[in-house]
Amino acid sequence: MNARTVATQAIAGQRPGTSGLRKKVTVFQQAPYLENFVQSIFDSLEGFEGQTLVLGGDGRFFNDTAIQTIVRMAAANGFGRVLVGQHGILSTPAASCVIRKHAAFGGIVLSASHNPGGPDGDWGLKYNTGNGGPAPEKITEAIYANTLAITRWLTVDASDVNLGVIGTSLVAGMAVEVIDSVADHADLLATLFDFGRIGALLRSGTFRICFDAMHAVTGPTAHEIFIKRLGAPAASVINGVPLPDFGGGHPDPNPTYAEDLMAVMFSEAAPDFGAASDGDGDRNMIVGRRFVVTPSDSLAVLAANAHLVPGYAAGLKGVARSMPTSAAVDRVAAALGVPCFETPTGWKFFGNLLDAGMVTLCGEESAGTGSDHVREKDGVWAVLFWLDILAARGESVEAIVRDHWRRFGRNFYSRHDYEGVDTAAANGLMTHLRASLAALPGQTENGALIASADDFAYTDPVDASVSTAQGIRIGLADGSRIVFRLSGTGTEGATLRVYLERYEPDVAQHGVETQAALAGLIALADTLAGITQRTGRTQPTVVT
Ligand code: VG1
Ligand code: CO
Repeated sequence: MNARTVATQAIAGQRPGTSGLRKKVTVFQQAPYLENFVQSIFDSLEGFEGQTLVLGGDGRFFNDTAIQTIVRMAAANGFGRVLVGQHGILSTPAASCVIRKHAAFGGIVLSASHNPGGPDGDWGLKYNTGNGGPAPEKITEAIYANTLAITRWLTVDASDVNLGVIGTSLVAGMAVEVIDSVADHADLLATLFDFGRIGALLRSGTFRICFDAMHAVTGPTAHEIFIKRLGAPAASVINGVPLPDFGGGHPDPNPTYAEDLMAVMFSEAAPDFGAASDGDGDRNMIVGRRFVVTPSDSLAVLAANAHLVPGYAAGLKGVARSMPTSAAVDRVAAALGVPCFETPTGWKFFGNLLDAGMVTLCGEESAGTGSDHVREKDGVWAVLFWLDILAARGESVEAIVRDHWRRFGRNFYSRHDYEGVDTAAANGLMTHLRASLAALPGQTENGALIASADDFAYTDPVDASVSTAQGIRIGLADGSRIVFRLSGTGTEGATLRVYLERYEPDVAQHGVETQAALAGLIALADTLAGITQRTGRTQPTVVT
């Protein structure tokens, strides 16, 4: 192998966010933007000589070009083998699964997840470690430091690998294995759920599903599992072919962007169960007939019903949720007598808890749920979990959720996103909030007594690492909460996220419309943060 050294200069702004580095495609296309970042990843790692790297992504525009670049750089840097998904496709949970199953040193996932793709869209990549999970902050910060000090990157002169054909070839002496994109992941999922019971339900003719792959990475997974292995009718999967621009859509599974699924599930002839997943297949949206399940409720329902599912019948070791996620799952954990951990936003914070065997299920309000089967959130896993519960209980999605509320009470919950806000205005809003924290407890605003106010800091219970400034929390005397944070995944201006939560034990109140139930908190959020005054926005861009 003859590595070639290419001189380069540091590029500002390559700090990984909540989930890797995300920028416009046009930014990554300007060499050496990608090369600098990938070399900075390799330079932050030790001991990968001769080891395996897993490589794949969500099929978005520019992935094919980037894969060839990264393969050559991996060879030049001394990796012994690269496993690439066929056509460059590996969903985020599949990549996690492949890293673990094949004992790889780590992996690179090419995706900007739920952000739109195409020549004018977004692109991104993240590094996952040998446990299959996103690199912890210690590594992402080391990568960032390297991007500021970089002087060269390494490559080899070799022709492109044919990503269309499964098999092994050599790139400057390094083995490149093109592998089936879904087989390992599908095999793993088959060990967790009762495929016999789910298959019987899907073939019964009396129970119909609609899975919307949003022209993103879960199309092939959904075909393999729902149609091929479980025998559901072919029409059960819509938008199932991955497209480089996701068909012009926004592959974010929520009621605003999953329009096709919402139209089906709210129609007269709606199927019994609907679901969608995002660009890279780690998020999930669950919909019953004319009934949307919030991600926070979904996590709580999965935890409360896990004993019905073979892979989890032995019981949960514990659960974890990101701080802004509703406390619905906390009530389930208390009833089960297992610990519940509250982490900062981003799946990288669950890794230590999962590795240490302290938790079995994890979830985020942003439509991410997963378990210790991999080290990422897993969209199709969540769908199978729901289907297994539905098969076991024989009730509708809505009936199961309403029964859950009856038992545990309802955590009314909503997230308001203000996208593309002026960065200075968003930073000013957060600075103002931070400055007001000390004085807020004990004050009454809009008739609500504020009990607590802080900026969330997290000490990892396994390695004691500390993460500060993870979101402003305002707690009211009645137990309600408002959380403010700025997104770490956007690529344009700033995105302000406002998370609103109110607990309602009274069953008679559970039918109230969510935004109406939270109206007082929504007004209070504006009073406290000055959203309208500072951002000029009177309405959020997206309400979930
Ligand atoms: C968002 C979500 C967060 C999620 C992250 C990555 O981050 O809020 O819960 O882990 O996206 O998800 P932020 O910083 O924009 O709020 V994905 O599906 O983009 O890998
Ligand atoms: Co995602």
